[in-house]
Amino acid sequence: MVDDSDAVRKTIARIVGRAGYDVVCAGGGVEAIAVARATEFAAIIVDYQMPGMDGLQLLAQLRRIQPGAARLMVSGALDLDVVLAAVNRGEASRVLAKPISVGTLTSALAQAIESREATGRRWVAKREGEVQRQREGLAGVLAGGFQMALQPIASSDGLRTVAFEALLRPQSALLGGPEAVLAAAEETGNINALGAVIAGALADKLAHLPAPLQLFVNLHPVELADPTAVLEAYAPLRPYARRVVLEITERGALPDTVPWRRSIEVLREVGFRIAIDDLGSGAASLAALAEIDPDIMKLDMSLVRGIDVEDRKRRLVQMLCRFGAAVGIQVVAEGLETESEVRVARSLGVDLLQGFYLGRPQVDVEASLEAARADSLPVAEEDVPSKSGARAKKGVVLDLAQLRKKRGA
Ligand code: G
Ligand code: MN
Repeated sequence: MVDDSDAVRKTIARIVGRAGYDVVCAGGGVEAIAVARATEFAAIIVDYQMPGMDGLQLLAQLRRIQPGAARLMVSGALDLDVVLAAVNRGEASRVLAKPISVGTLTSALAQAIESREATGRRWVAKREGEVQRQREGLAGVLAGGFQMALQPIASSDGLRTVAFEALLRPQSALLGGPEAVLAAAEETGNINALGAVIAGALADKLAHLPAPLQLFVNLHPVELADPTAVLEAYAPLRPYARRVVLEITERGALPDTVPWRRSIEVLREVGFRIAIDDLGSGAASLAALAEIDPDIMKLDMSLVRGIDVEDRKRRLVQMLCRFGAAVGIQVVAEGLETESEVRVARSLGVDLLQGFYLGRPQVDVEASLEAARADSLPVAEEDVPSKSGARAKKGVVLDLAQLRKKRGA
């Protein structure tokens, strides 16, 4: 109960107290905010006319501090228009015009609290159902209910497939796509478990992926929270570490309390290379580029799409390629969808190319390899000044027949 008048405060406190509620009083906005930070309330009653912070300003702040509390405003008849507008904006749930009768006050309070509680219960029930759905869906995925699709990454020089990015394709009726799986894993604290299961599945894929083909694997930043745990989770990939690039998306800066630098260090020590994923998307900042000092940077498709028609994007990509060349970071352009985007990307000095134009993600390794072998991409070579000058270096040539023999297929 917040009111600058001692008399009003006392009266209202007495009425509310008699109705069976515990009351805490405050004489003004600053005091009220301090109290609200420390204690949870079912309802807050605020006077509109107060010196300093008025009742509306106070309610706007209390709404953030105590989102679960019912907010009632007491106002004189003259202020009613202003205050009702605040109700419409959702700052107060109820306005009581002075003078207030005992009956009006107690019944308004009871109603406001009850409706907040009903909303709260509905919200909690919905939330619990949602988490349950996430738990069940994730359990299915962790038990093997997923596939890993491979999307080709081609060299800019020879336009040969030199690598694949592994992309999660969940098989779950409860979780729609990879983002839903990640959200469920985040929500239930299973990011490390998910990483480990994926690493296991990818070790099987790598066994069928002939060297020197490389595999790009997406890591969740939370996995970097524990250097020992991340090494353990990715242990199945260690025999192939030299051919594995771990992609890191920032997704909100990693707090400095987390030893993520050490995690990257230990992963590097055992031979993995590190890429910054989605650079330019807002999820990965230039600061990450400086802090992580990656082996590879992957330019987000928001930077890449339309590179052939948007001069500013072209210049940005060119600048990043120059930076990459200067400090020894390879540049991958993601999301290339047209021949002309590919042509411009190559002319700007992008090292590696990825996108639907070069190939879609495919679950079947053999199909991916088959596609990788089809090295006749319809790009006009003569338009493209090769970066190293050496045109069409011999890329990875795959012998499928031999591969099948090796696998006993
Ligand atoms: O965040 P990350 O870059 O890892 O995401 C890769 C996603 O982008 C995958 O889901 C993949 O299917 C999608 N993708 C790959 N190439 C293209 C492309 O050329 N165009 C579009 N629109 N999406 C793509
Ligand atoms: Mn990625």
